[in-house]
Amino acid sequence: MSLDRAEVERLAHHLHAAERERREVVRITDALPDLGVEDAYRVQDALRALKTARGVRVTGMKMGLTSFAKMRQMGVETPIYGFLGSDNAVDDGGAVEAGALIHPKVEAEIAFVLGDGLDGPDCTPAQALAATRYLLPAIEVIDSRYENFRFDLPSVIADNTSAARYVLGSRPLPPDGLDLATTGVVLERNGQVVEVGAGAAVLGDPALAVAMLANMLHARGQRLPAGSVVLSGAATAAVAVSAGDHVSVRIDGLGTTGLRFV
Ligand code: OOG
Ligand code: MG
Repeated sequence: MSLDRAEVERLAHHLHAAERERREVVRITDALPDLGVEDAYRVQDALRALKTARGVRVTGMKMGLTSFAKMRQMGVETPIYGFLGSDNAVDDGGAVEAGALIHPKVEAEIAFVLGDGLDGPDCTPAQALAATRYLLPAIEVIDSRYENFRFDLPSVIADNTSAARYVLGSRPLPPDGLDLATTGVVLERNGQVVEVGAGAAVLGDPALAVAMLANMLHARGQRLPAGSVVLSGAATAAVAVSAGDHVSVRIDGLGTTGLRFV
């Protein structure tokens, strides 16, 4: 099945309104069981156009479901990508208004900032790392617009992979000499460790997530320009948060970042 333009626009408006009105909706595949992955990315593209039309800048890209913990948690099996907007960005140590979100969860991630552009179709982890100017610890706040975070692959792709907020550390470090696979990742909530992991949880090597993103974009006629910020995907399961929570992420060799929910 291929959706016509009007249907793609309708679904994008539907999900855009759900996000802006903080209103959970049923997953779109309940009404459209044949919705495919390519059509779902067309809905995501239309959502992106709706946001940029109201002045949101695209500030980066994210990979999702790159870890087995996340795939298991969400019951899906393939990595996906979405975009980050200026309306999603939070300053290091800053506040997120919990009341603006539906049912937020936090994830510990490694962010890559590219010095050179990356192009598929055969981009390798080594090429992704060579193109990386620096790495940063990151927290992604996800907030599915679907009831109970219940989705399947096409639904979550259309919903921009649950993107809601993100924060990056303030101390950029070049990747030289870091073994990302064995790098430890710790997620704390209110001073208590709630999840631990290692870079290898992300596809065996977080650089593979960046390479895979370049290859997935290439398949749709797009590329990662120089300067791109890429969240490589959660290294642990996601943790629910609410107003009053303080969250921090610590990544060996990269330092920490944090945010609080008010
Ligand atoms: C989809 C987004 C997953 C990640 O890092 O794996 C994601 C979701 O679980 O809602 O951002
Ligand atoms: Mg994520």
